[in-house]
Amino acid sequence: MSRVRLSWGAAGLVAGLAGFGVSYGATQYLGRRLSPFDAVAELVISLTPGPVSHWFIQRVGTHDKAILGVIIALVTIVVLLSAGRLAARAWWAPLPAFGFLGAVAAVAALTREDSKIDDALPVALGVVTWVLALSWLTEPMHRERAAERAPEPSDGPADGPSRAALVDASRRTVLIRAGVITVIGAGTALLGPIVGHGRRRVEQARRLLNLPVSRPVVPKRVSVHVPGVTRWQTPNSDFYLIDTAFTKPAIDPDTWRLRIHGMVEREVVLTYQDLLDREITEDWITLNCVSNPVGGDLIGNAWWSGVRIAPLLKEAGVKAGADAVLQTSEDGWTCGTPLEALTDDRQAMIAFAMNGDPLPIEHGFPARVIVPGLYGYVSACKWVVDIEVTRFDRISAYWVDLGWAERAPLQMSSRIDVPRDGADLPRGPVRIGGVAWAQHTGISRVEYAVDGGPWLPAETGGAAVRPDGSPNRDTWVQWSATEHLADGDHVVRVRAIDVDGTVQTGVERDVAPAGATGWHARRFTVG
Ligand SMILES: Nc1nc2c(c(=O)[nH]1)N[C@H]1C(S)=C(S)[C@@H](COP(=O)(O)O)O[C@H]1N2
Ligand SMILES: [Mo]
Repeated sequence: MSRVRLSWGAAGLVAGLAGFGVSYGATQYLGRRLSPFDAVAELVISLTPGPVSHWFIQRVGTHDKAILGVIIALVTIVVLLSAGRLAARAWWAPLPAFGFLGAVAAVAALTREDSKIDDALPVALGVVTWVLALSWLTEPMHRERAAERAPEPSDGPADGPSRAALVDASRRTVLIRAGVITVIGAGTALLGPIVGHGRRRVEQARRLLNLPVSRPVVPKRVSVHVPGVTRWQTPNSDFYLIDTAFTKPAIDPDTWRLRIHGMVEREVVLTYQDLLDREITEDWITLNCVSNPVGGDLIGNAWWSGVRIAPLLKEAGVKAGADAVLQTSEDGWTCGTPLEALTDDRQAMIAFAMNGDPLPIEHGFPARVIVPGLYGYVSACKWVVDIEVTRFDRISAYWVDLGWAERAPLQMSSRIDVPRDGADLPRGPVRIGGVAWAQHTGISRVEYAVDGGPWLPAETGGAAVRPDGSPNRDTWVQWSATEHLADGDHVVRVRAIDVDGTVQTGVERDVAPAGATGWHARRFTVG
């Protein structure tokens, strides 16, 4: 006999989660990027005013999406619980709650730039599952409650099942139904991705690729060999991640196309194979984010392999008057890039490999743009599908619409990695070091100052050398110094000087709208 009892709220949760399972499974089966839950998260992201999201990211860093996910999950759970409680009144009483969640999810799914009408299908399936599951699950609960309220027959239990037996039977039924509903929900959620066309498929396709690229070999003299200084090459797993995609686009390389059009003589459409068949270019390039605060770590250096953009644009035949390229990602994100940065002699490329491996899905698989010397938000479109040659006065791009600069020249910057802030160091020589960058201009020197004293020259690692013997100025450099300091508190500052002789400015400026400036400082104690 079952004494366990499912509460109305719990019934709402079981039915609701089954609804989510079914819509997630359907999303995956259809190969859509966003489940209704993800679509709502991205809607929230896109509706959040720039300053608010900027404030939020400053406080919580790259945990922003996890925190947003938890908040949406909590709100959802509250709605599901209350739907269950409402179901105690009548099967139709929770319909407004269903309608509310369904409508929010449908709006989120259908108002996206990349949305198609069948993006609403998973939402519809989820809501239908939810309504059916909740009324089926609570039907015996209504019976149980009716039995409990009915008076015990006066002539005893002889001519029918006792009230207690009725109640037990209905509780058993409820638990069995809850089990069936859970199995259906979880089963759909698990099966959808396996039999469908979603991320798992793409991951498999990615793993099977054998690209004609070379493995990175870290050049000999780039490292200063100081423990605690960031590795010169950033492994893919450590490379910072910045994008607006709550769920990353999973693009099958066989169906991927890149269209180059706009102010050109001939439109060019490339398949993934077309890319691989072209002449491949490879280089070390440091990418950083305009949102990187002074001393921040939204920067990484990788060995990129891809196809140069300049010859592609030449084949397309850029028309006079164009000064910009609007890049669009599969997920609808856009950025505007100065045309000349794509046509001059730098290694601007459509990259398909990162550190010798096919681009990770998070970093833009199957292809993304990498432009030496530009911030990511104006150049490094991940999951790129469309390149339109155009003019700045005709376009509006994602971050520029949110108040960031249309053209932001990259700020030279430098960072102290050791000592750590607040470190307690033993007596003896203090090793100081970090990285400095001015991509595509190049760093010539790094200087540091202790306790407000004079600027002193630091040692720097060498630049990587290209096959033609020229120095690669598109990456960061490492720097280091050794100091003998008295016992007590100390502060060290760093600044860089580029190959043109420009000294990194000490004027402190926030990351918005065009990149942070100022000298990085670290405080520590000796003795
Ligand atoms: N599709 C897409 N591409 C994008 C972004 C994005 O939000 N969506 N963010 C850009 C920004 S702001 C930066 S700094 C870089 C970060 O690239 P990473 O995540 O590979 O480090 O990607 C750029 N490309
Ligand atoms: Mo960025």
